[in-house]
Amino acid sequence: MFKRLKEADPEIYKAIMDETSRQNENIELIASENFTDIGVLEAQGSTLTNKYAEGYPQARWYGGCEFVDVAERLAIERAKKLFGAQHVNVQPHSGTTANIAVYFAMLKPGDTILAMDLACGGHLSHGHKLNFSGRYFNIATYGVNKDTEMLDFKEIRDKAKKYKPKIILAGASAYPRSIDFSKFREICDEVGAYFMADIAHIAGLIVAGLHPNPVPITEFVTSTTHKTLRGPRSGFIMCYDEFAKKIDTAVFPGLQGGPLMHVIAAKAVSFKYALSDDFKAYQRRIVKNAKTLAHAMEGYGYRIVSGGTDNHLMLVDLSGKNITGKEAEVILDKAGITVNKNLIPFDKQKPAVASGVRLGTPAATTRGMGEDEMKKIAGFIDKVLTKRTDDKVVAAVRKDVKKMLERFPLYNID
Ligand code: DSN
Repeated sequence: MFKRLKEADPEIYKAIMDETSRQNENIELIASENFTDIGVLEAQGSTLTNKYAEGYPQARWYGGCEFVDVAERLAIERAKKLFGAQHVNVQPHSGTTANIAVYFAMLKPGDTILAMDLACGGHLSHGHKLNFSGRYFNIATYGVNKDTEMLDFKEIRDKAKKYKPKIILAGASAYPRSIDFSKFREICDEVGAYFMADIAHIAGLIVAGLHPNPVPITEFVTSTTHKTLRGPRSGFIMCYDEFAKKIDTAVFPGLQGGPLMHVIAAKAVSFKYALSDDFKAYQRRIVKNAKTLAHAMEGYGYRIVSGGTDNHLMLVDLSGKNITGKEAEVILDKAGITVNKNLIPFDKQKPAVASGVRLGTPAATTRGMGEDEMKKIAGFIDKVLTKRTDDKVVAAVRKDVKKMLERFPLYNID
């Protein structure tokens, strides 16, 4: 596959091969990552990367766009079908740019957005003070209930009445429970706010009917394409027809120039797969695996935030285990298990240290792992965390991880 690259740039070739080996030889539990299909990689590595296509299908600022138009139209039509959307823009380069495009289309600097606090599971682009969203808009936040660690709609309603936001944003990066979008809709209607949902993490589950779909009841829905959706690293926006022009204009020429046509083609490929029954079965396995992993971790005495998971991820509270999230991330990496440190609700640690780790099952499920493997993985994690000062134990788990992965081959490319 990389014959030419190997000769032309051995250093980059080596970096790619090393990363491919790392992906092959580690158990990937980062909830926002996945392994995309070779077909998606091929589309993304295609000649479409050469083409400028500013504008939209059949309304471009460049000649020679007839074939990239085909790719973009297919991506749009497939996304519409997947989510029942009226209008889709597949040009945002990422989930963050998709979010920024909605703000740019609908808000003026200083307008108020009510969104989930990053410390309780929200996302940087939902108003973090260092992010564009937090710098240019007035951000009010809601969190989770202290006892249940779940969304508290009384708090959200009270805050909506108090701050009168122009947009109420639902969606999170580290929330293990199902989100009742209809309750957000009611609150938005009560206070006259637009409703925006960021479904980046749960898009695949929505397609499979395993999570409520906000698209029919939400003015603006944004998403990435590479998490549970298993596509290339990118984003897209869905909205009601009445906002189509505003959203399209915000993306181009508002925020971006030439769309990445090779990535749009890769999105179309992944959307085609997402329309299949096979994809739905895969999503069911992701959720089943997450429940099994959470339960197994509880069996080893770990507290799972909110007492479990409804989706593809869980937050493991390590505060009772005398280890921080940061330390856990490093030592698990040594054993070949990739996770990320994560704040837990009402965390006493700083974000760069954190009291928890976030575990997700999409990538391991893509490899074909099932409930037996989830139980084994919980055992590996517990062994490494409890015996973390014993290099021999960590090395032995590393070996066991490698052995287990031999049964779940991933990429065979060179
Ligand atoms: N950083 C991603 C995640 O890990 O959830 C979201 O952008």
